[in-house]
Amino acid sequence: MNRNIFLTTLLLGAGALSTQGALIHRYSFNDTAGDASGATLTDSIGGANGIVRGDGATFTGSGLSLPGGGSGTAAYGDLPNNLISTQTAVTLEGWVSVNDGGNVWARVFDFGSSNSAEVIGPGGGGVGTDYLLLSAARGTDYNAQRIEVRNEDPAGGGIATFDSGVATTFGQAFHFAVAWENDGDGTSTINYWRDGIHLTIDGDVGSELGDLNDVNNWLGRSNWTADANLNGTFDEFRIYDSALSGAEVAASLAAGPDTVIPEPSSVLLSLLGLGILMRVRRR
Ligand SMILES: [Ca+2]
Ligand SMILES: [Ca+2]
Ligand SMILES: [Ca+2]
Ligand SMILES: [Ca+2]
Repeated sequence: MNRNIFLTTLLLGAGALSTQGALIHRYSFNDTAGDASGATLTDSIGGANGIVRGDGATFTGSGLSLPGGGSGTAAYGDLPNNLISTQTAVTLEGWVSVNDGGNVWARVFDFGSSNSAEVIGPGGGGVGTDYLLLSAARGTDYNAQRIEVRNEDPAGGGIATFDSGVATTFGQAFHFAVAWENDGDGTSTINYWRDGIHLTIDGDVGSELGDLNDVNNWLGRSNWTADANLNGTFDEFRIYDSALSGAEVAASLAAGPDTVIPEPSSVLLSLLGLGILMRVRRR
């Protein structure tokens, strides 16, 4: 191929692919092992640091371990407000292990509001009003899970529920990816994978990301105050500004929690740099 055509093709390719989504928040929890009470949860990409609230959390050296227990006292991860309502598409991805059962309706994550309000610290809240949640259990059944979008802050926006049933082995990490994409007509679409298995396929939601009052963006805690907190360990949690495809989820799962796959545009830009270098060297 003529080198100029080659370079033009690369530029056009990079331009086209740059519209694909980016990883915008990354929490790896690789802090020194020990007490994590009150600790900062560092966002190494977006600077949207969170904080550990409540009692009993520890860092393992590679993860954040939460003890489980009632939401009035137990530890959870509190991420900043408005992380996903400001987007038109997101994927929430991570690796987590459930360490023990018993905690009724424990959440992997729950982004929304409780009694239509922000809750800071353990306790308070009440009814989950707006939210996107992924539960680790349905009730106390850890071989059953739920994704739910509720848009009742303000009231009247409706609810969408997507149940799945995957056997959970306590202490063994699993991978999750929940992709939520606005359809552009006030509704949206949800896809969900656990360990690469596509469990929710183009689920219909009657609201969109901008409808979400995401002021309680929690790891391991529910916007329903009566639900218990998760007894589990987060190795990694990520937010992308796009709905990942099945292929992208599979690639990320294969790369693992410690490795971020380069975006296509940056790969192409590297190739472009190589192309220019080759061109210069041939002179
Ligand atoms: Ca709402
Ligand atoms: Ca739709
Ligand atoms: Ca908040
Ligand atoms: Ca980690």
